[in-house]
Amino acid sequence: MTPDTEVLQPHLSELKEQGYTVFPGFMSAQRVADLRSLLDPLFAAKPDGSRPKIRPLLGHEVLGPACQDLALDPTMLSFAELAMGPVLQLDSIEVSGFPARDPSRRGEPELWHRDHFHVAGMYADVTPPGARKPYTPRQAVNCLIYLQEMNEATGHFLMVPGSHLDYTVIDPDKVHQRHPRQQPLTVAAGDMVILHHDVLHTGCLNTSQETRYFISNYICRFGLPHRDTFDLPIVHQLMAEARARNDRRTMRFFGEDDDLLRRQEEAWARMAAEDRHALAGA
Ligand SMILES: O=C(O)CCC(=O)C(=O)O
Ligand SMILES: [Fe+2]
Repeated sequence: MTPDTEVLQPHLSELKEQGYTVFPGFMSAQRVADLRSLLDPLFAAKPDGSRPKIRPLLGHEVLGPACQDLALDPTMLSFAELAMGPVLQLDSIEVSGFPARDPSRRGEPELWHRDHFHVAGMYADVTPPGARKPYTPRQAVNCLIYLQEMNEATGHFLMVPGSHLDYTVIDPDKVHQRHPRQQPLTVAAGDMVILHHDVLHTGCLNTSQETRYFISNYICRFGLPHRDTFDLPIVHQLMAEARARNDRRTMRFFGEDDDLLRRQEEAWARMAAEDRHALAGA
């Protein structure tokens, strides 16, 4: 079912203003529990690195079939198309599992960052302090589904609201420290957080007894480089089905669209003609 634009519009306004939006109750409690019981033994077997992850999720023999619907979830895709246009492609779908850390480190930011394809910090050195831009073309949205509540123990999810529209940068020696503009998000198990690619954010260290999980479906603009390979049996299957029903959206999501540039060029030509027409005295 295609989600209602009316339902998605308030989320779009929030993304524009704050750089993020939350979809409460995106995943059912039962599915969260089922996924956690699939993930626990897989992550227990991983070496205790700083951020164990499984990627590409669609290539995993157990998790691929269990999660393939999430890659093409209609709410995610319809929202991402509102934010970026019908030009979506998968960068990467993965699951991360943060192991428990020493409780003395509770509240410590994991790592302040902007996500892939970010540009907000690029000209920070030549922009006047406090300069703001009204709009940053969206290159990507990070759709994060959390498989537990985010609290003191599991680690709050912290944002710098509005930082997708300014040039705030965080010095490398401050990326593990509190930020004066930080705001914790209220996130329950099964909630989805969608981030603008240019917004500053971080999780906090997990000091609970359990692994802290999230699934990330990172959706970028068609044509950008992508971390996941699309040469996977599940993707081949999805593409065969998509070709059979001429589902351009799905084919484009996995990197196939020979007609997009021509359609965009037509749209640009129309806009340029409108601009010439709008010129005073023309
Ligand atoms: O630790 C978190 O929950 C944040 C995850 C995140 O920012 C990312 O995967 O890009
Ligand atoms: Fe991130």
